[in-house]
Amino acid sequence: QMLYNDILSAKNQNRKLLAILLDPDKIDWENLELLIGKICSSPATHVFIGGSRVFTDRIDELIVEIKDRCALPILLFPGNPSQISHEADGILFLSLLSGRNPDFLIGHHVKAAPTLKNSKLEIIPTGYILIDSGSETAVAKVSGTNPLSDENEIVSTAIAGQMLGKKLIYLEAGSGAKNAVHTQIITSVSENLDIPLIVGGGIKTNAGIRNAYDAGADLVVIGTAFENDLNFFGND
Ligand code: 1GP
Repeated sequence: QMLYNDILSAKNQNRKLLAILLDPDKIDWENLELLIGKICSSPATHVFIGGSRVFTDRIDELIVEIKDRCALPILLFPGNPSQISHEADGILFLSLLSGRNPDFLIGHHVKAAPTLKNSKLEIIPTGYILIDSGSETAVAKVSGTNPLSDENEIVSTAIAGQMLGKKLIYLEAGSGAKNAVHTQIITSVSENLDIPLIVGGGIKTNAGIRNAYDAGADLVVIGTAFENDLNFFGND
């Protein structure tokens, strides 16, 4: 429970957290050392690894390389059970609560359970809520579910997730989304939750990160913006 307790105590101390999301398929292996150096010197507190679909079989290798050079905790953010790596520290055990696709609510979890039971990964039950972001996203496509846009439904879904025992709620606009999750939505959800709130998808600037924090996000996820510009957090 170490990873989760750290996230929870950060929330309680109002210490904001930042995750860099790496899609294993988009890694420039030739320049891996540079990438890891940039992650280490960034303000990131966590590294997330995963994607809706991942084709490479080099996830273990990627995690070992990062761990060799960087002390940040590594959490899996898997789109399906094939992305489980025992080299990571933990896993966001995501249940797609915004959708009604049984595979993403419970099916994949049943498939992964025996493997996870025998692993040292810290398992963090996470209610995953896809929010409408003005464009079709990979999560919506792969899961065959529609994102939510009604504020009351989003808040009710987050509350239900907490009541079901989820330890985190993740508001997801989708990787590379046109629009990030609206600050009004973040505020309404955070005001109704006791557990930490993760927000990600379509955040393109450092001001966007601050806006999400100010609205009530406890942990912000940055994928595409850092992928496109390794100096996103500043030159060093
Ligand atoms: C996607 O929330 C993450 O699952 C990050 O999205 O790639 O748009 O930063 P971006």
